[in-house]
Amino acid sequence: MKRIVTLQDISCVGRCSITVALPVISAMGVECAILPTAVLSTHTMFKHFTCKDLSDQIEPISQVWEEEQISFDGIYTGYLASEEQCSQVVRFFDRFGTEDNLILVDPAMADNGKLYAGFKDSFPQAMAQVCAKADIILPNLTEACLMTGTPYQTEYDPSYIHQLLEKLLALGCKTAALTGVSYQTDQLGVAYLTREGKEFSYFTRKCPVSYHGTGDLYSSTVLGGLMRGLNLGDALALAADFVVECIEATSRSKAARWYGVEFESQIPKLCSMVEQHLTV
Ligand code: PXL
Repeated sequence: MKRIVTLQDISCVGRCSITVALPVISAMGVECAILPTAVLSTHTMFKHFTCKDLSDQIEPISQVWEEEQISFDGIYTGYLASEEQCSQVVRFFDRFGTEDNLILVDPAMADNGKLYAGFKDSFPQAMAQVCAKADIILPNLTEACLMTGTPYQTEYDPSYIHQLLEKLLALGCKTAALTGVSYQTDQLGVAYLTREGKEFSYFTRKCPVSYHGTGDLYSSTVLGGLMRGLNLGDALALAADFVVECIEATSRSKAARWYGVEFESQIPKLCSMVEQHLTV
C-alpha cells in the first residue's frame, strides 16, 4: 500500500484540510500520515476561531521520522498558516522528496479574487516558493493570479488560461493545474500544462451552489487517484466528478451545514469510481 504524508492544519470543525484529506485518502486505499501545522477550533470562515501554531513541531517530527527511515510515496500540502511555515515545508521537501515520490501542492490561501482572512499581501510570494518545489500544483484562479502577479479576471478566454499556466510553470513546478476554469456559464473545470508542453482540460456541469472545503476535497481526491496509479488527466477528472457528486448530495440534504460539503455519504461512490477507473 502506498503511504503519503499531508502537511496542513487541523480545523477541528469545518470539514477542510486534514479532516477531509485523512478520510478521503484512506478510503481510496492509501495510507495517510499527517503532520499537523496548526490546530484551529474551526476554519477561518467562522466569525471567531482559535489557532495554535504548531510550526515548532515540524522540525522535531521530521528529525524522528528521518532517524526511523520513514519514507513517503507522496507529500501533499494544503493550507499553511504563515510565511515561516512555508519555509519549513520547503525544508521538509528537501528532506523527504526523492526522485520517485510525488510532491503535490495545493496553495490554499485565497478565492474569489481575495486572500483568506489573516494572510498578509506578501504571503503569496512565500507560497510561490513552496510551489516552485512541487511536481504538481493545484491553485485556483485567484491563487494563480496572486502568485504570478496577474490581474484577476472573472471573464477570460483559453489564451488567458494558457498564459497563466505558463507563468505558474515559470515558478519552477513540473506541472501546473488550474482549478475553477470556466468558459461557459454551465461548465466548470480544470486545465493543466506540463513542462514538456502537454496540455489537457476537463469540465463538469457547474453546480449553482458552492461550499467551503471543496478545494481540499478536490486535491485530496487527485492525490489518492495518482497514488492508486491513475494518470494525471484521469485523477483530475475523477476528482472533479466526485466533488460534483458531493456538492449535489449536500444541496439535496436538509441537514447540511453551511460550513462544508457532506462528502461522507459519497465515500462508497468514490470507492467504486476508483475501481471503475482502474478496470478501464
Ligand atoms: O479550505 C482551506 C482552508 C484550510 N484550513 C483553514 C482555512 C481554510 C480556508 O479558509 O481557513 C484553517
